[in-house]
Amino acid sequence: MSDAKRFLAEHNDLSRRFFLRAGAALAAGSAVAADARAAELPAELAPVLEKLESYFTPQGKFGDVSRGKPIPHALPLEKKKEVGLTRETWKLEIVSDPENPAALGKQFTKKDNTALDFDALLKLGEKHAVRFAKVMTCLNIGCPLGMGVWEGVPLRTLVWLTQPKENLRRVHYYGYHNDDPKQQFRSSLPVGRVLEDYDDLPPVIACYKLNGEWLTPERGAPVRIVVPEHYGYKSVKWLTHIVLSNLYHANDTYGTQNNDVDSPMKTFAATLHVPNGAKADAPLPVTGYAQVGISGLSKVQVWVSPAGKGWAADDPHFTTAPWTDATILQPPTGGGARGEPAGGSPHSKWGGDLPDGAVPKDTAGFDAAGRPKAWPMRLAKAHWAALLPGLPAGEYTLRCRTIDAKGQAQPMPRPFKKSGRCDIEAVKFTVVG
Ligand SMILES: Nc1nc2c(c(=O)[nH]1)N[C@H]1C(S)=C(S)[C@@H](COP(=O)(O)O)O[C@H]1N2
Ligand SMILES: [Mo]
Repeated sequence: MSDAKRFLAEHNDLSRRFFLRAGAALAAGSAVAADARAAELPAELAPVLEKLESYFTPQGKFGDVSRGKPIPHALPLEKKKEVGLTRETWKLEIVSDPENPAALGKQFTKKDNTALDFDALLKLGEKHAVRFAKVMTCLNIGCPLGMGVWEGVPLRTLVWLTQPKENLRRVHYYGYHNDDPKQQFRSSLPVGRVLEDYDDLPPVIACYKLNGEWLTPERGAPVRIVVPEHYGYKSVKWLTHIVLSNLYHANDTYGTQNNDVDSPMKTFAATLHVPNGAKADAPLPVTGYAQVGISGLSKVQVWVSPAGKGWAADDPHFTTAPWTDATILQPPTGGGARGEPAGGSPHSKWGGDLPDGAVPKDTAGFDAAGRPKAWPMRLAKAHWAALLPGLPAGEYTLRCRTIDAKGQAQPMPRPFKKSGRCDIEAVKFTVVG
């Protein structure tokens, strides 16, 4: 057995025994019981769990992917009013594609003074509004931009207003970009996805609220599209036009940038706390998050190896490495929500500046008490933690990966970068003597 192999075998065995010991400690009552998300974890993890990011992201803390010169959200208020980027002045045109016309009974245009305004959208919302939790992730960026509860009117409600008859195969849409065709950011969906929610997904929406508040200009105010299962580029901000078309394929802006525009969100894991600078032979606390794509999440796993040691060339995805299971944290209890007493720990709260700290009523996937019906939730985030056994001083590489609900280990089943990132993350850390 080579040194590296022996190390790994021993470390794997040590991990297994260590987890057993942690389990025994729990039985003896030394777990961090105050925190529901951490209820079954060894006490050594408490300090890093306290520093974990909030579950939902406040609007202002989202990562921003906004194109335009100037960026539309940065226009002065007077200009925003003039071009319809305020709730009072917003207008939405819903038209047939002149080049590939769909047969519509009605169109909504500024010229005819029939374009939809914000009040009309809210009026439709009184009857049709939906809410769902979704992580916003850019197809081109490795880590999510933010996690939120998105609210709006199903896009199909707007499509049906036009009384479509035939030759409607695709719904295209774009937002305000300084009236400059070169700056336009557009996306599209097959009409079937707009009219029907495959596999119990929430509907595609014309969204005006995030985390219970009006969308901010940065997040796409007054109205953006949000597509539950897709990467961020399908969720066009500052929405101004919906174009109903008989074109049978996508013409998304991202398609012209070599992206796979038919690839829904993938499942993957990444670290948040890495024990860099830990003391030799002391247990190593690790935390992270998983993005739960359409294929769900069954496990998060971690693996530590000495830095610089290679791995079998015929196993590029480390499928035979000695991975050990991390613990997927339970959802926040929502302490403080609807009159319940606030839990003592920050992790009892949902975060994201939700009004009253509660998940909005009738959010898809949540019960009447505002708790998730299933966990982990698809299209959302889940946090995880692990306590690894201490190591001798040295340099190490920590890797983490997900196993999806179908048993497929990351980066499968769709490992291609331009279909959405899901490489197995590798972070270096040092243990000091
Ligand atoms: N009008 C418009 N909408 C847009 C974009 C844009 O540049 N212009 N960027 C898109 C991309 S590529 C992503 S990843 C998401 C990011 O959403 P966020 O900025 O709210 O985090 O917005 C999408 N919507
Ligand atoms: Mo993006």
